Amino acid sequence: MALSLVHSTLFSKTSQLLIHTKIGFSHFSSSIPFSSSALPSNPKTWRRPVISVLELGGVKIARDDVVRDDPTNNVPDTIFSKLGLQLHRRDQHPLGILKNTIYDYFDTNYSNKFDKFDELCPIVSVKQNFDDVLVPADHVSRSYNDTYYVDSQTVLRCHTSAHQAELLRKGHTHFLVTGDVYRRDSIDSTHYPVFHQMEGFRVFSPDEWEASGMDGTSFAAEDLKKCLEGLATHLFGLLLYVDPVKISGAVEMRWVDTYFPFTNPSFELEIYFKEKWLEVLGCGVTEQEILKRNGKLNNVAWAFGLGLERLAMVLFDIPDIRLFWSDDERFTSQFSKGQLGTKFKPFSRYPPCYKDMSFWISESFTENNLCEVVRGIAGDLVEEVSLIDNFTNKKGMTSHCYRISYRSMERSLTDEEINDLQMSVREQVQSKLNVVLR
Ligand code: FA5
Ligand code: MG
Repeated sequence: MALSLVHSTLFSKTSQLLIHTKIGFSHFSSSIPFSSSALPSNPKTWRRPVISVLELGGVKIARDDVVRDDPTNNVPDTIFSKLGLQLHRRDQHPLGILKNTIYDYFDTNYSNKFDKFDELCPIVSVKQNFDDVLVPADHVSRSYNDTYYVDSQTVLRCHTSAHQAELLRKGHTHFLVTGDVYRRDSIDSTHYPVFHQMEGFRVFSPDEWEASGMDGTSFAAEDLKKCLEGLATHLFGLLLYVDPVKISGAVEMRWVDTYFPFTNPSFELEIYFKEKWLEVLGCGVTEQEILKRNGKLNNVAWAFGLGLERLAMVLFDIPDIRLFWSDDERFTSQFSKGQLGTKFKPFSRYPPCYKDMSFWISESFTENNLCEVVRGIAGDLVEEVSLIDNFTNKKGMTSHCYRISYRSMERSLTDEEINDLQMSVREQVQSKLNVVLR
């Protein structure tokens, strides 16, 4: 939700509807031409052509395997066009620079003990993404409202935790997994439907904690916080104090207790950025059940999942998450390999244009669906979608007023262009979301 920016998390919302139909995802066809019905309705705003076949982790994937017009699939072309771009593997990109710096920290402090994976395929099974990390069957994150489904048993991973179990089973005990992850989410400067996470995982054997006199869980929790505080110091060059958790200097941080289905205890680390607490990572001590199922019966472990964009925004002073996807040379030329923390100089700030839209909602209305419609029409020209008014009348009808902020990061938008976009948004909101415009 744009309204509760800091605490927006995949694992803390209420339940939503699920669709279950069995359709396999076992074979990939070769290049098939686009079907015209799947093309965006307003070709004028469609700037990037969608390629038809890409290769992910050695597997050839055709567009029509991922974007299909059937009820078990909710992947739009805007999302397909991001698959395979792998921003985290570009050494000159802020995300690649940050990833490499974190890798350096682990290599130096743990004598190269952490195995690194940054090319694992983002198309995973429901089992990998949810079941293997103990996400309950009725958990909101499994809903079509929150996750991109390729078919009923296959999703675009919504977190890098999807790879924990398989790597444990393969015998890895110290690993880092970096990759693009996908979520149907709200629209604002710190949320994007595709972003990048780095997962960290460390398994301990009994001799490691027994010598300390602590129980395994307390030992792992303490080690986890020490590791991440050390990482924060490595990235920000500052000291972190626990209780009260506070960083001296430019960046303030704090630990917050939270809940994840796969860790206990669980924590989040927040950084004070642009006058708000920004959540940058989730972590905790791994549930025993996950270790037990994957051949690590007598061990304890910790895990973390950090949002690379959020950290990079703070480190490089990047004000808007959409910038990471920009091909504009005025953005890309500002960063070089190995240069962490170069401050981004905004090349220009073009004026925003606000359009308000009020409608009577139906029971099935969700903000994520609205954002998907807006994103499908306006792409990265939409900066924020926020609920500015909400009331229920005597007849029990609920009205929402949303403000859509349009702003390009690269040029000034014309009135005509914005009016066209807004007109299409109004049309599609009415026809696709089952609401009544006011
Ligand atoms: C998770 O995804 C857990 N898998 C993290 C984890 C791993 C916990 C291992 C424990 C053990 P969460 O949904 O909070 O948690 O996302 C983790 C981070 O991803 C957030 O802290 C935030 O930095 C980033 N993030 C989440 N949603 C978005 C978004 N829409 N855009 C950009 N970054 C996001
Ligand atoms: Mg979270």
